[in-house]
Amino acid sequence: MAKPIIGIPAQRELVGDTHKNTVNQGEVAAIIKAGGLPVLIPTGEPKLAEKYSQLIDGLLIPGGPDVAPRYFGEEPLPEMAEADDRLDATEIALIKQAASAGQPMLGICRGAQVINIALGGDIYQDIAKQIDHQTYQHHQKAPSNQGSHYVDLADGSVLQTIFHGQKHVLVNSFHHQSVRKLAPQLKLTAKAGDGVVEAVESKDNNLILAVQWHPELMYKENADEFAVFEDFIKRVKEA
Ligand SMILES: [Mn+2]
Repeated sequence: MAKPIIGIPAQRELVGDTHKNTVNQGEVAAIIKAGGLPVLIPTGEPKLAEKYSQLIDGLLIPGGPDVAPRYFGEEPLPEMAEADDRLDATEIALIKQAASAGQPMLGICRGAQVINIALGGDIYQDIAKQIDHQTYQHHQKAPSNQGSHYVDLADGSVLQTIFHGQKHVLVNSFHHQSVRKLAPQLKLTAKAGDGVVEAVESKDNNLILAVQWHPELMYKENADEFAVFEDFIKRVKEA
């Protein structure tokens, strides 16, 4: 395979009086540096998921707004922030398509949550409200390229291999939602000391890795975080 083509779903943003499809430069630059060819997939066209799936070799689901709880059978709590139905529908269709086509996926932050929901799991709409003990500050006030809380990596996980066998890694954190019930085909491979799920992977293959933190904001200073993208491109080439 030459440069593997990595689809990244865009988000619809109103800029002035114009709706735009946008992706963050962090993911684009990291994928290019890791040897991939990122392409933007416009939002709001879930019926085209199969066509887009045929164009790409791997799928990166990036960070973004909250996920509408109706996608996992709940009504919204007051703590819910902004959600975009078109984005949810588009990403869920793309994830289902990638899963059935055996395409590797990388999830980042919201991406980890949407992948879990698309494959049959659910999330906490608001961890501070719904977890019955004090949780950490998961929306850090520290600069975004700095880690703020630790995660424990599961022995034998792909993630632990990426992080050279470390068990305890400092990561950044910008979320108020997190994975709750795991999708049947996923396993938990990192969690924070307060029990919040921080990474999931495929149980039976190496197609899916999804982290709750933002390696695309840390990789310039942290080679281990860049290795998350290198591992993704390697998985895509081997799939
Ligand atoms: Mn966190």
